[in-house]
Amino acid sequence: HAQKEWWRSAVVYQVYVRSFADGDGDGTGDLAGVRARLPYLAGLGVDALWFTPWYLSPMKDGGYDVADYRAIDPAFGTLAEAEKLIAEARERGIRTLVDIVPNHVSDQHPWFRAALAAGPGSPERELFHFRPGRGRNGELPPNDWPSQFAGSTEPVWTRLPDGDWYLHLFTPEQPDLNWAHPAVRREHEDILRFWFERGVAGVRIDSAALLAKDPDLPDLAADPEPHPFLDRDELHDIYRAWRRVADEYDGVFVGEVWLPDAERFARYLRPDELHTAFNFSFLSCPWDAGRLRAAVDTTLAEHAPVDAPATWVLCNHDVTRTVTRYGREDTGFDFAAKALGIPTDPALGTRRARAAALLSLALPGTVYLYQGEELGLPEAEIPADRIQDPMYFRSQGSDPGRDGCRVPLPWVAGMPYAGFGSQQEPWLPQPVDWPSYAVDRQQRDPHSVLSLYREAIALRPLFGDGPLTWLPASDGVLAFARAGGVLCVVNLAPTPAELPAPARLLLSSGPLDEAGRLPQDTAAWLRA
Ligand code: TEU
Repeated sequence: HAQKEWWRSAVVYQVYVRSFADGDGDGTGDLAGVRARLPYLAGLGVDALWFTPWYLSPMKDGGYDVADYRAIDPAFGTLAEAEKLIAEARERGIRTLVDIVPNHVSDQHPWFRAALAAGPGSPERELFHFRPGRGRNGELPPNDWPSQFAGSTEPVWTRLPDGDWYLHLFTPEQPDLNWAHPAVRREHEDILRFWFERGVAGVRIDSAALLAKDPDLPDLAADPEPHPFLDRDELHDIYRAWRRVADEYDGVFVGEVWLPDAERFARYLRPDELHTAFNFSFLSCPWDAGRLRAAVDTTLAEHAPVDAPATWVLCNHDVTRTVTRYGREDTGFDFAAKALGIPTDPALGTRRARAAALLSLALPGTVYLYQGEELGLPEAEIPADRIQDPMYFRSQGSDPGRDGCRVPLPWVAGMPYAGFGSQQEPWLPQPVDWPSYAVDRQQRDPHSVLSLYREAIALRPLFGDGPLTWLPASDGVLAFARAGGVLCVVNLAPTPAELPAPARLLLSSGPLDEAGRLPQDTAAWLRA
């Protein structure tokens, strides 16, 4: 690549604004909090920040229900503050990504309010998916599509007093837009311009494979081809138009494209479509050397022909935190298992999470890091009467939802609410042991998870941009080299692993044994 494209090897830090840092002391994280912590983020060494939706929102789904894509929610700050934040971050060499939610809007969005007021058959309703119901009196939903919230068996249709039903793949407060309508496309291209004009370097596209729907809205057949609402061909035309906008600003896309089929996934990664998309393969991969190696190989193979960098994700605001997941016997990504309260061993989970950090930061491509992952935070248990995530309510309480990974961060051990904010209790309760994970403590401890992340991010450029070569290793050991002459070894086997002889140790996720060998669930970086 003639000119270095920063996004091909970046470390992107996901800021869940509501829970990052509370600048005004009202219990909710905000832009003032982020601005005050920019030195921390610069010190961590991340290249970019991805902000989860910070727009005006009734917060029925943590801001993924947007009422105005061009305004900052007053709980977070103002547009002027967002502009300042983007500029201040850039001065520190940190780029900004915003999170665009194109599949649906909030039911408080002016378009949806106008559609409700205008009534059945109106042009205002054409911006959404309104339909009469089935059954003799229209009392049955127009089709049988399943909710996109894990654990939910509720219909994706809600009936209005005027008889019409409207489609919402997520909550009833998130009506789906009709992407066959030209005004919807125009509006979103304008929204992209609005944020690129304000200096953002990229955009995360929420639920990117869901926007286009079969205009007939047919029932969901077994193995439908094409699928009525997932991964439809129309999407590629939409993203090609988006790419033309992004190219005017050198902007970058990362699509949230959840697709089981690698070949179909890769079709979004084109020079005239998305630059990158999240690769979630680690989220469902057990802590097993063979399976991890296969996940890496599959990911690299699917990216090779399309000239898009791979991305690596250990955790985000929708899944169980890494430490808790890896502390379990079955380390797979499974909301139901979480609901059943499968036991987890925090010490084991932390050891593996540290090793996984060195593994993912050594791989070619972009790494996404979710706030608190660098502190080794575990999933928190939220008392039922404090849960806010709609997933919990939509599943009738059978799934605890995603609040356990969204708890406000601990900054200062000795302060009220672990220094998240000063006056009011945080919007989600922090576990009693939260101060032990606080940033100030970890900064003073050279063996903390935070120190490991900081050192690893600083050393990561040594791996260079070159490809990965697997090295021969015994059972249960992953070993690879990168063109820069740096090696990564991860031992998942119960027996300690010998490190390659002439190599010099750069960093390890835990102590070596007395014989200088790599113990189980430990990773090391070495200079060849
Ligand atoms: O998630 C999209 C998505 O596919 C969800 O089904 C997600 O995987 C869910 O948590 C598991 O059932 C995005 C956002 O990341 C999520 O926070 C939002 O709730 C969702 O879109 C709706 O906007």
